[in-house]
Amino acid sequence: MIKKDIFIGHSLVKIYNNILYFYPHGVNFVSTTQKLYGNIIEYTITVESKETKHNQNKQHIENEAFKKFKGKLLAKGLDYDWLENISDKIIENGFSNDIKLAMNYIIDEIESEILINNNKTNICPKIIMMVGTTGVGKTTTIAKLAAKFKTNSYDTVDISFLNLDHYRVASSEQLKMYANIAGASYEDIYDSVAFNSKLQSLSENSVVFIDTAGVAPVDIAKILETISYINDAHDIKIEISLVMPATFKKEDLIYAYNHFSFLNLTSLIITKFDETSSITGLVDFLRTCPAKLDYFSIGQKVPNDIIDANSDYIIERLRDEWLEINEK
Ligand SMILES: Nc1nc2c(ncn2[C@@H]2O[C@H](COP(=O)(O)OP(=O)(O)OP(=O)(O)O)[C@@H](O)[C@H]2O)c(=O)[nH]1
Ligand SMILES: [Mg+2]
Repeated sequence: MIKKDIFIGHSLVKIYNNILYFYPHGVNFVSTTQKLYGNIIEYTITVESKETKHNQNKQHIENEAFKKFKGKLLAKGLDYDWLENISDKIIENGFSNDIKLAMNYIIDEIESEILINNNKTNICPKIIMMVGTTGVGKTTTIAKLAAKFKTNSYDTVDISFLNLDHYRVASSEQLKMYANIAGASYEDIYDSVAFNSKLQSLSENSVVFIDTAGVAPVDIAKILETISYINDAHDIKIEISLVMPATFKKEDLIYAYNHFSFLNLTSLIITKFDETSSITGLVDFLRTCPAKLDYFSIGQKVPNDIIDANSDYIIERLRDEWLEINEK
């Protein structure tokens, strides 16, 4: 006898996994409807069990429009093998007849693969070092986060900025200015002895932001200098955040990440979201990146243009971008 069943939920991937759990031998998809509650989509999927144990006569029909859409996603930077794998499930479920459903399925899958740090602690003392290539927004992000820590902490925190960047002309002036605005103390640090003794003398309620020189991935000497500072302070916990802009191509993101990953990165901060209309390549990189996302910088304004990293922001941007490319 054919049994009908209804699955309801917000994530197509989770619903699909549930269906697989209850019907490991496969189902026929009878209907799929979606309702929008604010920003949240609720799917209702009706399935019927297969009469045969094995799904031998399954017909995989790849809709032409879906094929075209997939081509556009590949051109934007999604990984071919990954997308093919997901497409098989989309086609099998009959979602390929409805581009929006297919799109939401892919986005759900991406959401489940991206790592976000949702448990930020304000436990002091806290030491955060920003590293990254040149001009990505390290110094500006420090200024924004300092203000955020000040506003969010009920107890008075003692914020200081340490500057290890002595390569770029005016790097001190820029950070000093932000220190003044944020009510933070400022110090130029020239060697690892001074660095170590500074960190050893921190008070209980200290939050320290360490600014470093922008390093081109090929500039090994500067990277080694940063490492020597970290190694010499081995008994002190330093959180290391790699700052990368959303404007980078996927290849640049991978290139930069690979050159900095041996610093034992604590998190990623993505900047300049406001400067790009396409985040598909970035998202494809984030999907496979083992470091957790901490913050998104969404503009030049200090201190306001920074938000906690969150998947809703990425999903909304991705949905807008993909709806647009689908219509082109
Ligand atoms: N549009 C936009 N601009 C940003 C963002 N974050 C930083 N910037 C700008 O990017 C430029 C470089 O920012 P910095 O903070 O100096 O970058 P940096 O990584 O410290 O640069 P170096 O120290 O030279 O390596 C500045 O003009 C910032 O205002 C952002 O989220 N959006
Ligand atoms: Mg800087």
